[in-house]
Amino acid sequence: MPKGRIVAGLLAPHPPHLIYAENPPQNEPRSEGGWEGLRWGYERLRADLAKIDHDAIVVLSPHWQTYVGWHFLGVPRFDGLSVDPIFPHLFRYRYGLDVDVALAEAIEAEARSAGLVTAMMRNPDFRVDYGTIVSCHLTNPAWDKPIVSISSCRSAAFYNIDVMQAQAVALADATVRAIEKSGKRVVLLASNSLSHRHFTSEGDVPEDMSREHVTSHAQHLWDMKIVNMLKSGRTREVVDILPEFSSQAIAETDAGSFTWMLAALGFPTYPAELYAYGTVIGTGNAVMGWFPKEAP
Ligand code: 2X7
Ligand code: FE2
Repeated sequence: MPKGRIVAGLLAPHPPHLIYAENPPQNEPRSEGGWEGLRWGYERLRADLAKIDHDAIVVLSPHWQTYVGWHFLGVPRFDGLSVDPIFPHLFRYRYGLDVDVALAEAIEAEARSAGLVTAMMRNPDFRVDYGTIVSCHLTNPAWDKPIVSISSCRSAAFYNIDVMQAQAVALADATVRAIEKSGKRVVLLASNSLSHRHFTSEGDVPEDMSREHVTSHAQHLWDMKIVNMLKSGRTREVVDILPEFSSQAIAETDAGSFTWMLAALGFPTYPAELYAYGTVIGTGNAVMGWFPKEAP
């Protein structure tokens, strides 16, 4: 069996507004569109991903929050209705998704033997979080690949962000070891926004783009600093300044998803593909991709 490998790492943010704007059959509310820049970026990402053979998608989501360790979906199939707790008028999505349980168990076992606290989620009625659902839908709306979904252990909140970073790197190493042993070709998704301070009020038409802008100039400057560093391959430096970025820009990177993905890719020094940057209710979102070269 050939060694498995990561074929792509994607920064795949999950504002539910993007699904609302697309009007897919799974989502009940209807819209007139909106946030086209980000959605067209996702379109280009999907076109690139379609050229890359892959067996599974592994996603780490900030909205599956666990305080005792890192959890993994461990049931082959989940069906349900996901309703966004803050935006129930925009996101009521009927999902049906397949899980690569063997890969999930393999990553969990590697992580546990590296000393991380872990658990498998074996409840078939568990409601899958909207971060996992939105990032997976926007990356693969056909849902024709099994996923592995990993929770965000809130070590940044429970201890501090340095503990989160150390654990996310250990989880990344475990993820790589499990993927290599599996023989599979795998896509990783870091499901998170960049700056994350959002508006506290909404207009009558949520998709009215005349209202959309970044929350503050400071948030914009932080996002541009991070995006420009990623575009020029400075991923290790990004992870080094991530604690400062996460606290000053209230960034969603405190979840560990982004550190995990960049570490699993081996802190790439080649430029990232930037598909889009755009704001959603004031938060900063970049859709980006890293495509490691196959060893000759
Ligand atoms: O979860 C989110 C998010 N990360 C960004 C924007 C809007 C809503 O939800
Ligand atoms: Fe979020």
